[in-house]
Amino acid sequence: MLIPVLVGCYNRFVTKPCELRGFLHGSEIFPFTLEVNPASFAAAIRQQPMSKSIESHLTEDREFLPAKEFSSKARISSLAQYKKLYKESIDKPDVFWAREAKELQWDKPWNKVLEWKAPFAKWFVDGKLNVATNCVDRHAEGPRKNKAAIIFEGEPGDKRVITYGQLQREVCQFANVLEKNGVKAKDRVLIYMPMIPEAAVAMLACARIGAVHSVVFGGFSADSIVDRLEDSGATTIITADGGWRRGKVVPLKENVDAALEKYTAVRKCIVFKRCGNDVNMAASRDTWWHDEVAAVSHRHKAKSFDAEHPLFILYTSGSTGKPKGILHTSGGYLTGTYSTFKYIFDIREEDIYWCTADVGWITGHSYIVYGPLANGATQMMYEGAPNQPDFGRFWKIIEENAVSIFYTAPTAIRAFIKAGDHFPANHDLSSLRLLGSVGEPINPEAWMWYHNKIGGKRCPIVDTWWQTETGSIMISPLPGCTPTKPGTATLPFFGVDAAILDEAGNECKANEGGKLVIRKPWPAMTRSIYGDKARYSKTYWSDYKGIYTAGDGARRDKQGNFWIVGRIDDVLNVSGHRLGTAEVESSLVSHPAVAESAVVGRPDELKGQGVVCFVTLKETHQPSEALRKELREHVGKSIGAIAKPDDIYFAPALPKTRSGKIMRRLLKELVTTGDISGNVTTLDDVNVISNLKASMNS
Ligand code: 7RM
Repeated sequence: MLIPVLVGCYNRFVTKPCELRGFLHGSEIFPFTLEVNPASFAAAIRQQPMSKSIESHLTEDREFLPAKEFSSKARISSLAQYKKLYKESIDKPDVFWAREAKELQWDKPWNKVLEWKAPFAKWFVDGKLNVATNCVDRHAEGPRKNKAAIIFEGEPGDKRVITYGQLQREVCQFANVLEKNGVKAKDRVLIYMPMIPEAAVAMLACARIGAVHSVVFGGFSADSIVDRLEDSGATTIITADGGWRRGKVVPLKENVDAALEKYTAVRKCIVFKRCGNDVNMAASRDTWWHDEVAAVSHRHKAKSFDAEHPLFILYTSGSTGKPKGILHTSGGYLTGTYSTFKYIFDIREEDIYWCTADVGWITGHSYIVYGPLANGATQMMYEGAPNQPDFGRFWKIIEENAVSIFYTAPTAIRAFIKAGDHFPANHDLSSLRLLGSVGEPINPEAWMWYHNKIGGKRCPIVDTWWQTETGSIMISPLPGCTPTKPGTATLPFFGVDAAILDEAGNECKANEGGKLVIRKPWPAMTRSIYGDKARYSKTYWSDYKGIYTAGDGARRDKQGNFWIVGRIDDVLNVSGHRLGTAEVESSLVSHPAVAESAVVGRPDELKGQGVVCFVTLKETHQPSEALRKELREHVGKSIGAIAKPDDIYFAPALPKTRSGKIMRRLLKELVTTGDISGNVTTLDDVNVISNLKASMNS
């Protein structure tokens, strides 16, 4: 009879039955001695209602305001100005988005800004435009003709600068090549290229003729190509002989050949010669890029397409089942990426912008190709790995090219922290004025390192939250006005009605964790999963009526800042307490020995789930029993006993997707069953698994 009462008021501090030493009444503890039967104790714990919201125990007090010097020149220079525009964008989205869209070139104006039949949106109804001429010709035919669009550096060190004028000629030429080969509007074209300017040229040439590109990341295998060909029904492929990665040639054409043995509907494969490695060229089907462009004009008359004309399909790995083809269309997507790029990177004519993502990811689509080019920006593009020849490569590129805006991912930042501070310290990074982060929650310690060691304490950091499905950045500081705190993506962008809801659909109170949702449509939102409207509706729009569910857990602090606490599927449930993964991981990363960590739940008879941590140490530290104990105490102190790790494993590397996100699903399976049988096709490096298993036995 007594036990449930004790559990109810005491369970937060109990990790084992033998730790029951009394019960709490008010603020006093009444000690007692009682034989506790572990089985009935466990049963009582299980009966406990699970806490409805995701709890939060870490607080962050460090706050950084943009320097006056930065604010005074910024487009949005005060929080009051942000709030005013934000209010307009929410109250009168038509007014706000029409004004943004008008900065682009429309061949026919729209009749209606938005037609919304949830969950299907049409933006800029009846408007017509050409996405490629907006990104290229309109600059090439004005004062930006000789402005650099792309400053390219290959991994071996080769360099090229491509002006807007040259880019126009190349895109036009390749558009002619595609048309000559029978590619028509709405045909799907698969692009499987290294990170070279021709990848952007191929995408823009598709856009120019209204063909739908489907870019497959160059690190994916032949099987992934087959899946994407089958789902999209593409009949044309654009690839290269190879690409450079860590001093080796990635055999792109060979992978395409293997894929085309299984999928036979491809009529045409155009191959760019990048590495000069030997490749097989199938007669009539395969031709060289240089031969193709030599035979056509560099002039091409662009047609206008409907604002809702499909622009591209980009596949994201669903956690189960076949990849989802996220479909984006033209007018809304371009408006969204154009506007977010302009305000969030506060782009200026003289900036040299560099986003380190691959064009194979949404970040590469929106913030290498469409957003920056629609703004007429100059950008750096780098083909290879960050550690080729060593971890100084990025910093050398920034120094040599005077990069002023740098946009990268937490996973890269943590790899740099692991490698050591001497790499950035050896370079002059004073050209930088703004930093960005995307892809995962950035752990506060990684944020501080980025701020201090890369930004020289002077650059604002824009931590940008968004998804393949959202198309454009949704939550982010505006660098000239938003106070930033390490670990929060801060406030919603204009027109983004973001909120946090509990299971019943009510808005959570301050600091109460729940599901991150978007309550109003926005221009760059995905229009559907290609060929599967039912899956689109079910995946994103079925939790709450007419509301988009992102799949992330989050909380809002008192100032309204959004803190992403991790994917909903990864939330831990410890003795009825729901904990996001981000806080426990950030607590571990805040210890001076730790570079990176991943936290997962393992079924536990007493607590529901136990907390299991995988930790990668900095190069300067070694695993030891003492360190393990220290880390356990460290988490206990910074978060509370509830989050104290049950097990800590030192892992040389964590399992990640090819875009660098930690795959907790695999770790969860590993700690639950002792093995991994689930789908590992999205895993970047399969060797990580055997190393992890070894680390669990040591
Ligand atoms: C752009 C991109 C989307 C998922 C998203 C989050 C996570 C992305 C942040 C972030 C915390 C961020 N598209 N995510 N950015 N979490 N803070 N700034 O990554 O489709 O590949 O992934 O990535 O879980 O839902 S994506």
